[in-house]
Amino acid sequence: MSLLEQYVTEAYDKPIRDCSEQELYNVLIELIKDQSQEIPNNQTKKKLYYFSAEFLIGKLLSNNLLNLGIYDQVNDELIAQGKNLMDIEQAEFEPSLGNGGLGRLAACFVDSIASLGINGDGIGLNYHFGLFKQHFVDNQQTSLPDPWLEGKNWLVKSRRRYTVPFNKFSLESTLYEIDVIGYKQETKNRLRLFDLDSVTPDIIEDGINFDKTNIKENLTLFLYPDDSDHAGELLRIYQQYFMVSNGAQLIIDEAKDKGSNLHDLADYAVIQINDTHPAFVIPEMIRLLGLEGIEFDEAIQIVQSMTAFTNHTILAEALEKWPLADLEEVVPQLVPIIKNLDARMKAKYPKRPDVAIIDENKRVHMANIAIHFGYSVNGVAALHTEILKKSELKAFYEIYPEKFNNKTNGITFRRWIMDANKELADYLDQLIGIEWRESHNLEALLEHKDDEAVIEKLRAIKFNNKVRLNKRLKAMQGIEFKEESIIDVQIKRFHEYKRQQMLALYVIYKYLDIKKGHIPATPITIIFGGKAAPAYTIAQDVIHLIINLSEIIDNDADVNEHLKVIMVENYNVTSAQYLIPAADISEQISLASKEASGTGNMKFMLNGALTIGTEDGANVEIHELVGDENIYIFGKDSDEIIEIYANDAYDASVYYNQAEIKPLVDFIISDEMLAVGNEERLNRLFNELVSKDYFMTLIDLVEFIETKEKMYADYEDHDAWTKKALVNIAKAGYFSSDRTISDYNRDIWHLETHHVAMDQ
Ligand code: GL2
Repeated sequence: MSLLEQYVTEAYDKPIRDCSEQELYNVLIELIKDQSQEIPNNQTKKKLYYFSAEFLIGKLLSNNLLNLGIYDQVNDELIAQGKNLMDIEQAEFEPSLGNGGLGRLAACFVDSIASLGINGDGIGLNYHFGLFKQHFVDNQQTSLPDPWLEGKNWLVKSRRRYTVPFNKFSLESTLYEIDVIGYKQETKNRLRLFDLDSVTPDIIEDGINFDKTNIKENLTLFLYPDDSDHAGELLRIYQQYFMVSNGAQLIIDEAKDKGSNLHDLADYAVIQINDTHPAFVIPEMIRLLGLEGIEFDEAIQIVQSMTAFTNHTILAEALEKWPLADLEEVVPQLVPIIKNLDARMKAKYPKRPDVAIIDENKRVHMANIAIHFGYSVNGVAALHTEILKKSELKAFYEIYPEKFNNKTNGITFRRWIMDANKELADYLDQLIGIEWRESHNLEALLEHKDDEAVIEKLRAIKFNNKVRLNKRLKAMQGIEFKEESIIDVQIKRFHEYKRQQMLALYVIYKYLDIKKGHIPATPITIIFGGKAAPAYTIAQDVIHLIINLSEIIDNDADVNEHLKVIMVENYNVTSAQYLIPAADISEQISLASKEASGTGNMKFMLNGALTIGTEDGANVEIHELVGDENIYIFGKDSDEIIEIYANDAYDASVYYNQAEIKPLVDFIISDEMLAVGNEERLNRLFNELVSKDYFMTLIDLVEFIETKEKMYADYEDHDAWTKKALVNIAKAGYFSSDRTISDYNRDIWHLETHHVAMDQ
């Protein structure tokens, strides 16, 4: 009897073929958990603690089977019994423990850290309802709780509990752990998510609203609760402190268990702070070391020598600044420490208010704590790090040039090709051998660039992935597209800087153009997916516009044979795994200088989509790798945009009044649109675009339309197009997160590895 049969018999006393998908899921999760229990935790002396508010891990069933090295064996056995893993995985709820790229990056990183045999755990919170579940009503986004904890999940309750002191009460935490099994590794790591037993869904009123003051019952309900009012702001601080205090206590305990006297803590632990949310770990660790009898000056030194910081954005909104008064209210024990750190920096840099920790409005700058009192600061793509050094963090770069370094983001190939695009992965095995599965080097594919059979096969795989996507969209939303169409995709959080509204204006252009009788040679399917923050009104207006467009086009017999627009509901990691392998075109059209890196861009490239993009974030590096002829670059570059901002030189109305642009923007408030849409939302969006347009949608619009037209025309030469796709796949190796993590380890963490570092 196979292992799977044994588990199935024990649980349900019937053969595999008679089990439901749900039953097989229940069995497989137990089987995998038991297998991973057998794998010892990585026990090397020094350990990385990756602190992050988000870990957007996606479903784990396939990924864990893959990393355990038993995927094929289990899948073959299931197929022989008339079952398959893809259907079974439908039973798994996807944890929505993240918002976007930052959270997904953290998930790719924990996978790569484990797969390189590096000792490193993720530290975060166990949000019961994640970010939120997006649901469309009346062509608008609504937000619902996302109950991912229902049913069997991967969490294992630990015996560790800590007490976290707040001003008016203390809270005792519960720790849940998810094993992170590295790819064919002998040891494993863990994702460690702190929680509170007293948190309850009972306090949720409607949608995702709840009593924000009831901390004991709400602390880990949602990721990023609305912080537009005072109670919400305080709740964010409660969450952040709860995460870091637990994490810091855990670090101290684990180091002591290994024999640390805490004076040597930096020999046992290194902390990576993922964006500013966990930056309170610095004063908290200093405080805890004080309680352990370590002098203040020494505690600062210890913490400084073991803490590194990653910046993920230049948008001011994400560089957190908490009012000191809020900290007094929530965590008064941190206030004297933060004031002391601030006083030291003011004494050292008396003429530099721009590097102060506490500003003249008594706000605490979280990034500034992390930069002064950490030993490394990194950006997430070459251009982003340069912008940090030249402008956003210039003052700090002048003081601490040695702390700054770049770590271009990456993606785990285990999930983003081996799992998401099995047919392509298997074909690559045949073509170039299986070494790429460990090295992630796909350059050997270039030798096949002129091989017609290869080009044809790549196109066939793309088509099969379109069919797979179509089935899913039909099942999820009752939507179908033409499988022979060109698939053009923009999937990411909704934000004005990402300029989904620019692609929506292109849709309007195309719609009007088809109405004029210009029929595209190949039908076009444009797919959007992503959530807008519930407090971000304009981003929701853009979603509304897109859904309206899709309705107008679907109902227009002149156009619907040639153009389709789809807005994917509740876009998440699982839907990305269907969308990306099916895409021909990857939309990476942010306003230059604003997208720190992007990681979707890398996933599309790896799966053979061609990028249309601005010279922004990691697009710059993709461009360098594939060359001008294999990418479609348009628009103003970051230097030009930064200059325009500096001179306040953008005037939306000037662009709006151009003959090519005006009809497109006017369509937003046309009778046709108002007949299906909400007047208030559409008017607001229209006014925003013509009078403010802070993220300069219109500045690149004409060039964007021209570039898209060129791209669609180029698509008609299928062989030439697929050759370009091949080059993209072949050059994607650089964007493996194993390379990124090797770089972090080489330059920042200096931990033992059980894997030969990749040479790139
Ligand atoms: C982000 C950046 O916007 C994105 O460009 C980057 O790829 C990721 C990961 O480094 O980080 N910053 C941020 O706050 N979010 C991101 O996705 N949410």
